[in-house]
Amino acid sequence: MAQTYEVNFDGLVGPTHHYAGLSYGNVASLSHKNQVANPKEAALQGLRKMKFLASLGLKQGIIPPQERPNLSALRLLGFDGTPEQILKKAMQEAPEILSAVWSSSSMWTANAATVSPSFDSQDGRVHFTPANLSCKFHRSIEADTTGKILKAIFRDPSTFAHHSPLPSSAAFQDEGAANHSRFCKNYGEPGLQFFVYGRTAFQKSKVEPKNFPARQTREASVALARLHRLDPNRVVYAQQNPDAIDAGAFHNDVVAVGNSNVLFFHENAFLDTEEVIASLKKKFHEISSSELKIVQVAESEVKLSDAVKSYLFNSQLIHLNQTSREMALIAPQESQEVDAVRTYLEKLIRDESQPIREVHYFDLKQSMQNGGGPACLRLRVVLTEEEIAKSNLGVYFSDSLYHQLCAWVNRHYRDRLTSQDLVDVSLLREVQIALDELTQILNLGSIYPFQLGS
Ligand code: SUG
Repeated sequence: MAQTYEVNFDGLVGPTHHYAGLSYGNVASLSHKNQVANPKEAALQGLRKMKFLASLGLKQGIIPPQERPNLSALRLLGFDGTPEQILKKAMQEAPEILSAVWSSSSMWTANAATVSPSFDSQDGRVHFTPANLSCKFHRSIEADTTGKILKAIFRDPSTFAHHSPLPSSAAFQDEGAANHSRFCKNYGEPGLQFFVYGRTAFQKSKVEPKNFPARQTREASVALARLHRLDPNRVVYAQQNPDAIDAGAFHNDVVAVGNSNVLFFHENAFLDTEEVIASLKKKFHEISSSELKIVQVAESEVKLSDAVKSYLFNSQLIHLNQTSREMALIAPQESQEVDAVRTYLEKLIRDESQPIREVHYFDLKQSMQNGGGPACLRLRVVLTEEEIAKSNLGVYFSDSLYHQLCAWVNRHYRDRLTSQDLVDVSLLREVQIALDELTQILNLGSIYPFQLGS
């Protein structure tokens, strides 16, 4: 069997990270609107998490931030003139649009794309579809550059298949891997792909959330499975519980996380839970002749509201090291701070009927205050040794890259940013200088509009 890894590609937080309250339905984003952000600390917090995972012997990669502000989006909306004039007009006439085009939201790479490993695709290639993120304007402007970055990392067309984002329409809203998991006995064997959606588009869903938007459609999930050439017998679809969306679980990864042969989730995460679990277990057994382990957390142990507040299920569920079957949770510090959640986790790791043995808490407050926990910050890509060798090695983590990136962040990032700063054209220039240097550090060539003259 080819040596195979699940590589975590973390989004490096961009130099324009700020709190704009752009994501209706994401409780943290709305409640931290206009708070002062610290982009430097945000990026360093993310890098520390990557360093820890790499220190366990897990493979870690990096996805660079996008160029912001996205001036072409402003031009499309009728703002014209020099960059200074465009920023000034947008600030006067539409400050919320100005904030959106400066957003550093591409850092949440769980939303960058849906990825299917070569073991699952009928043509034996690794498939990537950048998410159109069409539910939110500030996120919808990520898809194009995301595609370019993924192509710059995974270059060889006989090994990697890159699809265009799904049509940008309400019918095909797609939020990427945040609503997608893959279960397998070993990474290097065929797996079961699990797609979770919030609503159906063409036939109205039986139930839908009442307060907050469902960001992913079933039609989008089905199209992804088709594009990625998945065997329909190795796919399960499930609808998110509308109550979970209304409680603030705008992506399924706020209430569920899977790894290998384990699903860890809140009992109110899905609609028709019993059927969903039965179908996952049955198909998993057919594929792997082994058992899918279910770690279901009851409302009586952790309330849905506490799950959303603590982001417990937005932990990364990882193997303790490259060879172990036992697992650890990389949890946000907020999970330690909510009493019921901390107590639950203390009990969980003593329960030997399930494989989660350790919990490591991380301070990711800068990202968390915008609704992005440990799992939001990473895109998982299952790759064989050979596929890794065919990808761009410049983006893989090492101690020396860690030090280089920390120095780069310290050199270029501000430690204070508010919406008032977004009219400042010198910030635009700072970002371009920083990103130009970053593409050299990561050996990515030209990927940004300012480098491509577009
Ligand atoms: O899309 N927040 C992101 C958080 C994404 C979290 N990702 C996952 N769950 N996988 C979002 O809502 C807030 C930006 C602001 O308000 O400034 C934001 O976009």
